[in-house]
Amino acid sequence: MTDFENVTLELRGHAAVITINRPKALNALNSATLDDLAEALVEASTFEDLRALIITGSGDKAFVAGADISEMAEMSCIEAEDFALQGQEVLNGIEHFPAPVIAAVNGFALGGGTELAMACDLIICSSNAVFGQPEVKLGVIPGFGGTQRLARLVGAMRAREIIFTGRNVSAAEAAEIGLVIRVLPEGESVLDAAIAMAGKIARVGPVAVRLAKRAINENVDSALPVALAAERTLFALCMSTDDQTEGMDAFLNKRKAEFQGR
Ligand code: DAK
Repeated sequence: MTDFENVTLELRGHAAVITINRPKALNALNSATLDDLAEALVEASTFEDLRALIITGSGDKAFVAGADISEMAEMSCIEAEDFALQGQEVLNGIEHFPAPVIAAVNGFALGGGTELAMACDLIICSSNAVFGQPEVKLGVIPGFGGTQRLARLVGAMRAREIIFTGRNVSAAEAAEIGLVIRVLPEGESVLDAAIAMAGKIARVGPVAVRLAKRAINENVDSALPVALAAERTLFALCMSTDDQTEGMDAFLNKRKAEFQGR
């Protein structure tokens, strides 16, 4: 386990778990926490044979209650742009982290909290999770990618309605509109569920999973012919791996594959 000031990083089996740990502010993201998160991501990426990364918040009340309002309130225009850039870079680092990233959302995920979750590959949440982009209530707009990622995930018109009103989105609605893939029944641990999901990912071909993530995340905004060309190249790259030889041989010989991740 590595303890940063406001973030912890630990290994649970094949999965790394990053926990935002700033309970006095409901895990709100200030610049120091974003710095910690950036460092934790770099350290996690060095773990050998890592199959998934999980991001969660400490306690059961909040995942992340947003960017830190008391810090933002004092910012000049230029400082605000730097802060937005810092947040966007950390979230881009999550989007392009080599292994799949699962957001285990345990409570409030407002503003920067929804934005952090949306940068992850998969979002699962507790039944008391609350999403939303309430920035307009503070006289600003989302600054960590919310106007873009929410529109891409749930559609532009629905994103407009959520962002223009700043209203809360319940866990049930989040599932209905495709913002999360699973809501845990009350009382079930979202972290345990994320670890179980990471376990399922750990059983399949590790190189294939990483290349599938790249195929999706690096090309989702490209024109279809460009994206399909990228998919072909990454598919061809799979054919040079030991994992492909092992996976296909195991199938043909009716045995369980033992992937080495190379
Ligand atoms: N920032 C700072 N402190 C926060 C916080 C936040 N986002 N959220 C909660 N806290 C603090 C509260 O101030 C309180 O501190 P104390 O008073 O105890 O010192 C403590 O956490 C507990 O919160 P509450 O007492 O309010 O707890 P409740 O259960 O009554 O309410 C709540 C929970 C989550 C509904 C409420 O705390 C709340 O509404 N929080 C703010 C949620 C919010 O508006 N989030 C969006 C923040 S804006 C940009 C870059 C980034 C962004 C925008 C632009 N650029 C640079 C262009 C992103 C903006 C945002 O994320």
